[in-house]
Amino acid sequence: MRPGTVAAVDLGATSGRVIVGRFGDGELAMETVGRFPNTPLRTPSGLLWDIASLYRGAHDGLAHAFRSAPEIASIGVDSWAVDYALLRGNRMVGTPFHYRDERTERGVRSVHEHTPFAELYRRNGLQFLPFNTLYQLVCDEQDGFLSLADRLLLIPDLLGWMLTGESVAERTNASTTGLLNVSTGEWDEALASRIGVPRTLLPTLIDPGNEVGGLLPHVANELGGSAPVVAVGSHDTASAIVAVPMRSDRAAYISCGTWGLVGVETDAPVLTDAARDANFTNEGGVDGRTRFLHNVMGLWLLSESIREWEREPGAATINLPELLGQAARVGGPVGIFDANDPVFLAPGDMPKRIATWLREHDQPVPRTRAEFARSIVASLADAFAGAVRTASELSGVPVETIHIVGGGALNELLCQLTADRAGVPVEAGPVEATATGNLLVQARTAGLVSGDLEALRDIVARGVDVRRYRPRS
Ligand code: LFR
Repeated sequence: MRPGTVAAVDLGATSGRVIVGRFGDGELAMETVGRFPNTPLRTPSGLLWDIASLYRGAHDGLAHAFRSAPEIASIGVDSWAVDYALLRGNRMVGTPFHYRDERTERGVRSVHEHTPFAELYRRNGLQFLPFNTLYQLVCDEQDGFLSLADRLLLIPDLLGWMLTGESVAERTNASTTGLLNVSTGEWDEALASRIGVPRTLLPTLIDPGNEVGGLLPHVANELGGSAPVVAVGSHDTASAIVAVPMRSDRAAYISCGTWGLVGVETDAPVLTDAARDANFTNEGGVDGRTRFLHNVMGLWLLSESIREWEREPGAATINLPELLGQAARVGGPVGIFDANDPVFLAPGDMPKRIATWLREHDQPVPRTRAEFARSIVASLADAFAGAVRTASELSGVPVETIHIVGGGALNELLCQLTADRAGVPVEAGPVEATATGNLLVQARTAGLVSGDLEALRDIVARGVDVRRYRPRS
């Protein structure tokens, strides 16, 4: 390891952060220099991302980063997947939609009319999610917006463009659009043209580790420093999987934040009928690996419930660790609901939707917030364990350890119940997996570290105190 510094911009569904990573003495030290909220906007147009405020947060965080570490060698940006901006020349056409906006239903219907899901799966290897980019694009096409645009940029690529003026499509994130061929890793031009997306809208693909470009002069001036933007696993889940401290290939991961991404890493896509029927996805990983996984609803169920309770008249702010402590002490059986059910996808009164689901399925309905929290965590653990089992069966990867990374690694009840339900030990950590993976890929490009993903994971494993949970009978 050579000493040096890189900076990560990591945009999550509820907040963004800028993190400086210092490499040296065989270790990575991370300093969070900027943290900003990500609050979607509900407007007459629909549910939108406040992209200007996200750029402001990233920008100010990077200015802080250069003050703290003028030697920064590069900048990498990651975010959630699938969402995008349309551009014409140097102008954005409208504001990017949030994937939880409900407009995509008609996009799904339109696409499946001419291209059945089985054919899509053969071509793009993706699980069905109603918000996959291709369904969103069909809505834009039908509403007359595609013809106004000359290219589309996924969210991290959009931030990269704001910083450098360069337009590219980073490949791990492009793999979530539905328009990337799962076997070739190139744009599926025939499919794009069939759904009305001109080939010219799709930017040149680049791989993690390649340079996007230098900062625009005015940006460098505003930030008080300069460093190239380097492509990382710009899909946050791709970066998170880089930082899973797997020491053996007999392991599964759960990248648990807003979503719980549950699966295994494989060398090649798994495109069997069984994988399709189980709704497992083959997303592109860093270094050409495949992220064979399934999206489980994740901590969204809990955060959206808390948002609802805090909206009640006179409600106080809810302390999450306290609530989880109470949930851990709930005795007796709690209702278990299907955490994969799409009824939980949209924002809105989550406790009510959970109660309705449980009632309709003859399950006990929670009466207190602690019981709700317990029911959510137990249902998540159930879905996680089920998805690990399925991932293992479908891929042939035997699972002896489950790694939980991301914010969910802090949730002791969730980690323990997942171990219990799976009958497999859980290792929890690191919490900041996404930013860690982002920093590691940049560090390799800058020559601070070297080697394959296993070498990078070794650095993580040496630096993180994982918590171990043994399955209880
Ligand atoms: C996690 C994530 C998932 C993706 C979902 C929507 O943050 O990126 O991988 O399916 O958000 O983009």
